Amino acid sequence: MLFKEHTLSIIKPDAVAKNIIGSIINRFETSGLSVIEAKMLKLTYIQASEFYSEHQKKSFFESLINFIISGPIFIQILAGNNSIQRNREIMGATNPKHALAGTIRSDYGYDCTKNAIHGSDSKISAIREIHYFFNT
Ligand code: 3AN
Repeated sequence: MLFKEHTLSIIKPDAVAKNIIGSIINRFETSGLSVIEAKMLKLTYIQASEFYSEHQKKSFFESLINFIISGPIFIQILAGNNSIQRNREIMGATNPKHALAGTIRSDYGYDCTKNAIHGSDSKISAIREIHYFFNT
């Protein structure tokens, strides 16, 4: 069954530095997703650690946090039918080397950390992540 839902997308510092915000948003829009809110931020260490708190115990936590605070990020709420799953399909797998051809991570990602984009992975995550950045 199709239903309209919201998800959180973050264009990460590597993609912002490559000047491909527009190219990435174009992929959402041509896939039926709409940007309904957006802002550019440079996160503090504390903000990034809170946002990624579920990964606190993982070996890559420090490198993930240091990367995500290394430059500005572009944060959006995306809306559309099954937007959480649809966005995950457009993004591709976490590791760009395993991402399907034509996905954002396959085309623009470098490794598991510098992988161009973040997207909520479930309805619960989407609600938490949207509320973390937006007063909606
Ligand atoms: P995804 O972003 O595909 O949902 P998660 O939730 O497993 O992936 O991981 C969150 C973030 O942590 C990823 N976007 C990625 O930047 C980083 N990450 C995940 N796995 C690794 C890893 N093995 N090595 C380095 N960074 C990782």
